[in-house]
Amino acid sequence: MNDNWQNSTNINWYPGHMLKTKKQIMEDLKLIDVIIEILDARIPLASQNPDIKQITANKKKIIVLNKSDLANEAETKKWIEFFKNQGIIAIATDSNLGKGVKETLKLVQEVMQEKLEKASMKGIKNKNIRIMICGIPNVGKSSFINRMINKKSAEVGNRPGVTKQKQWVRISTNIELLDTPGVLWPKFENQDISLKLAYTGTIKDELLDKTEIAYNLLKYLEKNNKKELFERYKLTDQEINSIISEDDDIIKLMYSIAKKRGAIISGGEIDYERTSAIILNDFRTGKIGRITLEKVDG
Ligand SMILES: Nc1nc2c(ncn2[C@@H]2O[C@H](COP(=O)(O)OP(=O)(O)O)[C@@H](O)[C@H]2O)c(=O)[nH]1
Ligand SMILES: [Mg+2]
Repeated sequence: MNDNWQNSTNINWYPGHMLKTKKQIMEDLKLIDVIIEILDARIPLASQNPDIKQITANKKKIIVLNKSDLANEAETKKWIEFFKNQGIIAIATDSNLGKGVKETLKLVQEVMQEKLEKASMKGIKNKNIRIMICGIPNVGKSSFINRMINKKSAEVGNRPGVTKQKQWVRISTNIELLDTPGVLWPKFENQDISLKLAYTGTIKDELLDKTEIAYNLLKYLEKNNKKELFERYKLTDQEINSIISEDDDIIKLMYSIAKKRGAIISGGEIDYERTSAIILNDFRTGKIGRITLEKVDG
């Protein structure tokens, strides 16, 4: 199966696909000792699959907060604590650079230690640990897997996956990885979650209006990350004051950004399409700053 479900124009096809995927993952899980759930460090709750608790019940699990290079470091630490308080081990990674991947393997050993010792006492020596990667599209499953198996080039990005036989890849003396990740469906519970998934580029822009996404993101950043935002677009005090004095006028803010970036159409109006693309791209590549959109303490 591939994770190109977002390209489907047939909305009715989605639930059937979900059910099939869920069954497949439940089937695969029978062979698995440890499941690694990859989340987006900027949105650790919104990037969680809504059924993951049920799917992974009774399984050892490690949460990977990926794209931590784009998230606020202090907030990521708080999230790791948050999961720890729930009895779940979590770790921050950057799969582009491979940061945290080796440490994740150490955690796999750790969570399995007791089980391995019990097996050893029963005379089962050198038991293999079998692991599987799960997560919603675009959180970095392929990148993480490639780092884990030291493969430089593979199907990273949004291209449809090539259908192939499932394989186990040995990644250490006693750890084997299922090479096909479990692609889980994201939450679409409410507008707030959908927007967060859109800001981060987890769901494609086609699903929501690009200008609407950028507008709402600006509104959020203007409220929560003023400093980073104003610095990125080098807004003058005059521009800032004018935006703030007019009840945090987001269109005015957008206009200032459009002017700075030459995204103005004839007649002096904002080129909304281009300005929105600039803002979204800047955010998604971390150019506005390392920004976590979901905070542990609200
Ligand atoms: N900045 C950053 N980008 C990442 C990271 N991991 C993956 N990506 C990017 O996120 C996009 C989706 O990654 P991919 O591995 O294909 O996600 P998948 O759909 O879950 O397999 C690609 O553009 C990756 O380069 C990370 O840790 N940091
Ligand atoms: Mg992939």
